[in-house]
Amino acid sequence: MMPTVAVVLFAAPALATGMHSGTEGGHEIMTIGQPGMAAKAARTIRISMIENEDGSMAFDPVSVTIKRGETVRLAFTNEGEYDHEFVMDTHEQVMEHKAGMERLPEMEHADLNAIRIGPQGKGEIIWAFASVGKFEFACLIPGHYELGMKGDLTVTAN
Ligand SMILES: [Cu+2]
Repeated sequence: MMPTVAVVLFAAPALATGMHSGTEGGHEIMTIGQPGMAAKAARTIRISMIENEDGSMAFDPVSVTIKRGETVRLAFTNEGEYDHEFVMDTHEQVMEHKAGMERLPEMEHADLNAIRIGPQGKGEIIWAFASVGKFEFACLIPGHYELGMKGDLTVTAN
C-alpha cells in the first residue's frame, strides 16, 4: 500500500489551528488541491505584493490561470514596507479566513495554502492544483483586502 503522504502533511496543521470549519473528524481535503513536490513543479509563477503611493495595495499579477493537475511553484516577493500574506482558496473559505483574521489579527496560521512574508521578503508555495474552478487569492491582514490585495485564480480543465 502506498502511504498518502500529502494528506497526512496537510491534516496536521489543519488540526493544530482548527481554523477551518469544514473539517469533520479532523480530515480535510481542500478543493483547490494540496502541497506539491518541488520536483514536479513544471513552472514558476512570480507574484509580487505591492504598496502603491496612493495607499492602495495589490498583487501583481491580479489573475492567475493554472491547469488542473498542474504542480506550480508560486514565488512571492513582498516589495512593500509592511507584512503581507497570500492565501488561496474558494471565495467562501477566503471570507471565513478573513473573518477569523479580523477577530484575531495576531493569529499565526500554519495553513499550507497560505504564507506570510515580511517587508522585502521572499517566499514560495509549491502546490498541486486538483480541481477545475474559480478560486481567489488574498492578503487577509486586516484592511489589506479592502485596499486591493486580492486576485482571481482559475483552474481550467486540460
Ligand atoms: Cu497585505
